[in-house]
Amino acid sequence: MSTPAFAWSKSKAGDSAVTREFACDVRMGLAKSQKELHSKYLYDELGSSLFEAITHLPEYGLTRADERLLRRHAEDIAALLPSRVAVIDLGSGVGQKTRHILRALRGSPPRSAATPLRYYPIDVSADALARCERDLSEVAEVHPIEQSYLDGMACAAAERQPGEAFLVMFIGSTIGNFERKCALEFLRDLRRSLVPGDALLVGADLVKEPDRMLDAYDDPAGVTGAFNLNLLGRINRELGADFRLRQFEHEARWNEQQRRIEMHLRSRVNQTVSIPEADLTVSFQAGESIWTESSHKFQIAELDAMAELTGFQAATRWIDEEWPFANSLWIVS
Ligand code: AVJ
Repeated sequence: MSTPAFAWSKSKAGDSAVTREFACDVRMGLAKSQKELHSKYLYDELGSSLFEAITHLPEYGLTRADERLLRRHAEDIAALLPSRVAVIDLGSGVGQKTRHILRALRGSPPRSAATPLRYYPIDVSADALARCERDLSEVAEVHPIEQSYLDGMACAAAERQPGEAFLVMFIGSTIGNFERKCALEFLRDLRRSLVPGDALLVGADLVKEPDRMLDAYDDPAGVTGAFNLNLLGRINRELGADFRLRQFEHEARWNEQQRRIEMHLRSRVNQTVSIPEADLTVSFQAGESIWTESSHKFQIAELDAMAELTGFQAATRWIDEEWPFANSLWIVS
């Protein structure tokens, strides 16, 4: 019998626990003096499609830089890894970028049907995982895990076979969404599921000219604005709220001190919104914002220091010249 597609999936469709957690986070986030909503909620089905559209924008070079690096250096990366390796992909999405790595790993040495390459994509989007499984099953044995990163990592770690190393992919600058302190904490937590000889491939967007970064997060076609505003639409759909999206505007800010781009949704007017499923009525002053995402930008030396501080050894890195972005291979020390 074949493995069920979503062996560790949370129950979905009308799941009130999932909705309750969302409602609870919305309630807490909007009670803060700087109102905020967690960026993970940007990715419902529509939000994921809008993000996919962002990756095609000329102003948003990040995803193309990441993919160029993985495509060009897949063989080099594979050559640095033990031959018996399983791949775990944190926030895989549809796994398009990881395909290059899987291909390279499958090729060296050629695997037989008896020792297929196992691939564990971890994502909170069931749709993305379904597409990932469909698209990548020709290059690897795909085991989708519909979980958060660390829960998913624990599931994958339980499947480790004797003598097998893990390559954990944490690409796309997802690490940039964490507060710097939380990123270190996250990496330490991740390290606990790993053993010496395992590898972590970390993608990080590098600090560049502020105008270039601002254009990437506030594109003239308004796709990023739509992506951001959709979060309010999602609260309307899932929590019965009455946000009028036209009364808010997308804003991207470069925070020089924290070296991050922040996305906000700014209220154009004084207004009150009710969110029945969260038992909440919330007021906004004209100009007041909800902070919805941070994308931290890094320096190379900082990335090396992060490896050191969290139990890894920075082995090799590849940098895209066109859009400064780094993929670093860290080995568990
Ligand atoms: C997918 C988290 C890397 O922070 O650049 C793109 C998300 N937000 N445009 C990023 C995003 C606005 C993206 N990450």
